Amino acid sequence: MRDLERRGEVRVEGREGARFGSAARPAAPVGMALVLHSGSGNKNAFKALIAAEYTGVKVELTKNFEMGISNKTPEFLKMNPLGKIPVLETPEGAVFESNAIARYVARLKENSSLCGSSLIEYAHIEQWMDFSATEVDANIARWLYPRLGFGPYVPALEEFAITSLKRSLGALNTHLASNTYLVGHSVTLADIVMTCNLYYGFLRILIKSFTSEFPHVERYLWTMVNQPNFKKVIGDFKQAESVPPVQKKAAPPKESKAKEVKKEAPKEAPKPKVEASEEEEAPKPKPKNPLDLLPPSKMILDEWKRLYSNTKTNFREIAIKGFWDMYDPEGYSLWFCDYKYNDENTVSFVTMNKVGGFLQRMDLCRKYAFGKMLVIGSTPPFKVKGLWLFRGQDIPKFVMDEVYDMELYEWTKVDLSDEAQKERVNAMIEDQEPFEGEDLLDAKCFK
Ligand SMILES: N[C@@H](CCC(=O)N[C@@H](CS)C(=O)NCC(=O)O)C(=O)O
Repeated sequence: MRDLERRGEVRVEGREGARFGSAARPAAPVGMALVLHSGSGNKNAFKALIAAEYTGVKVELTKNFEMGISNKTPEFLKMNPLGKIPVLETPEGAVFESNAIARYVARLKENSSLCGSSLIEYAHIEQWMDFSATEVDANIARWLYPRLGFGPYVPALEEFAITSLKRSLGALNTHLASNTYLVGHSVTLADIVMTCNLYYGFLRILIKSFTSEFPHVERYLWTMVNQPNFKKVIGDFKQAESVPPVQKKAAPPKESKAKEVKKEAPKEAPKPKVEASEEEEAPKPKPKNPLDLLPPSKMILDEWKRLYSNTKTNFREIAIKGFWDMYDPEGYSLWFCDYKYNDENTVSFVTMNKVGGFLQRMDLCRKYAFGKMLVIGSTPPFKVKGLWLFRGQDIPKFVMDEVYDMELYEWTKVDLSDEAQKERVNAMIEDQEPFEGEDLLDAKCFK
């Protein structure tokens, strides 16, 4: 059997020998390109395209691919029953799963250095390809996709994904401290797969403050993407500058008042359909928040917020004293909150982002609340504790119902007859450091 003679030849010339068992090479007219079904810019498709650059096999992206349409046609589903991309059409049939496709393209060239040259090298290449898929890519996806709205966002699961990713990147970093490539002394399929997965992570979510813990991984990624065969496919890109914010969930549909009224008044003749829909579309008066129906309070929340914001010096004497002068224990209540899962706060910026997200979600009660949230400690795991002032004597029900973070905290009403608790309120309003004997990593205010 001879090697492919020119870029683009993928015809059968004989049997491949020991490396891949007795697999025969596929038949294809000389010069004919294999068709890769995918949109451009798909990191899974990049694997085959980069392998093709190394082997000289001709692979072309299908024309006019439309995600969600082209990959859901009956013809496409015959090639991949999941309707996922990429899919490679070969003269012998279709192949799905991007690693399998990249292997196929690499193996089209006899003795391709991408595939290794000894049994142990083949095993190590497979080892790193599997590691890349299951320990790196899967954890990036578990972190990123819920944030983009592809699946439920569960803070505890995010923490777990990040911890697992750090563990994997730590192991990869150690390996790369003394190896330029994952296996042997040149680029293999393992590097192609790992680089495509890391590239996507760096592009979307792995910001510099996260990756700087893994300097050999950083060096590896930037070296690999600048290899000409990678660069031709991936092009230039910049590392993400922020972790994507969690997409707001769509509000669950609520039963309309109109429907309730109809249920309670069965005797009334049903209205014609057109009228009912007009009725639903008519603007309804906004229901009053129950907190607006409370007896008026002498404490004007905005005045307190202004005093807090404008006090730059002598905070104790001016702001804290002013707070207690204004405070109306009948119209408002104070609450301590304590995060229940502090053990999971192992990554500083993730912990800070988590608190930031909580404050964003509290936006719905800005008229009725003031809060301080402290991230405590100089080494992980960080503690998250807070102080909240709410209108009324209870934590407002609409906040408990609508802000899921609320149940991640233990809530304790401040006992104003206890001087120690009052002093703790002061310390939290003031961001006093050390707080309960520890440094503050961050202090955020909700006002
Ligand atoms: N393990 C697969 C993953 C393929 C995959 O998830 N493809 C996504 C785009 S990157 C897709 O086609 N999704 C469409 C769908 O889920 O219907 C591979 O490596 O090829």
